[in-house]
Amino acid sequence: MAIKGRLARSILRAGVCIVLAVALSVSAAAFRYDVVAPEGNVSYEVTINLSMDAQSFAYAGVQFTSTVSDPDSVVFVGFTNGVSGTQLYNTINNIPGRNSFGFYTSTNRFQDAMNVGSVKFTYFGTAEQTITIEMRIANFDEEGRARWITTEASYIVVNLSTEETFSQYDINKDGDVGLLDLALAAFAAGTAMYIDEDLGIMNPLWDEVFALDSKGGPVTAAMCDVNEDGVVDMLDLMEILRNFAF
Ligand SMILES: [Ca+2]
Ligand SMILES: [Ca+2]
Repeated sequence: MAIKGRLARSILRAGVCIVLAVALSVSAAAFRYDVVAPEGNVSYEVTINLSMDAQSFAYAGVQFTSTVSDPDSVVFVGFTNGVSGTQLYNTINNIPGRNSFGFYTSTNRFQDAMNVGSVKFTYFGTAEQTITIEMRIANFDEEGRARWITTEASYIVVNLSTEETFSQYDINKDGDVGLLDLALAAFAAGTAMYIDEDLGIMNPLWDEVFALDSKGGPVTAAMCDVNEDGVVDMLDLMEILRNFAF
């Protein structure tokens, strides 16, 4: 009976914790966006595009903070934008896995819809990753003091695009650097970019597709020239061999 009582109490406590967690996440929901990036045996480049839709809302600046599920895996690359009339700041107050970035408007007052820019991350897909984007909007009060103001989820649009990226040595794009890549480079060995470098006559075989990679994409001699010296030869095979990775 006593065990049952303890069990009931701990279930009750667990229940309270769950309710509390839900309440917290709901109260923060207007400012937080979770984007989930996939797992897979390849490297990924994740781009999160941020747009503002604040037609009816004046503001002076916006601060975003990104937090990643696994700071050891997910690397913050940077924040870029092309918004005119704004001043960017990038990666302030950073701690591992948490980066702040955003922009100020040069007039201290801005009211419009616009593409804010994009934030980039990379990771190797051993596990699914979650990237949380938080947003704060600032304006100035009558005395010119900066202050954070209430923001609405609808003021921002978050779009995610994920792209697989491959090591240059992974010629068949299967996530490993191994014998298959070596075999492809060996097949292309002897092919040079120019038939006659002095006359500038390019070798049509250089960009000719001679095989398909594991994604159905083209494999050319140019792609096998991993040291980029204009010819596929033993040096490329050795470099692929040195970069064997499974
Ligand atoms: Ca490969
Ligand atoms: Ca080469």
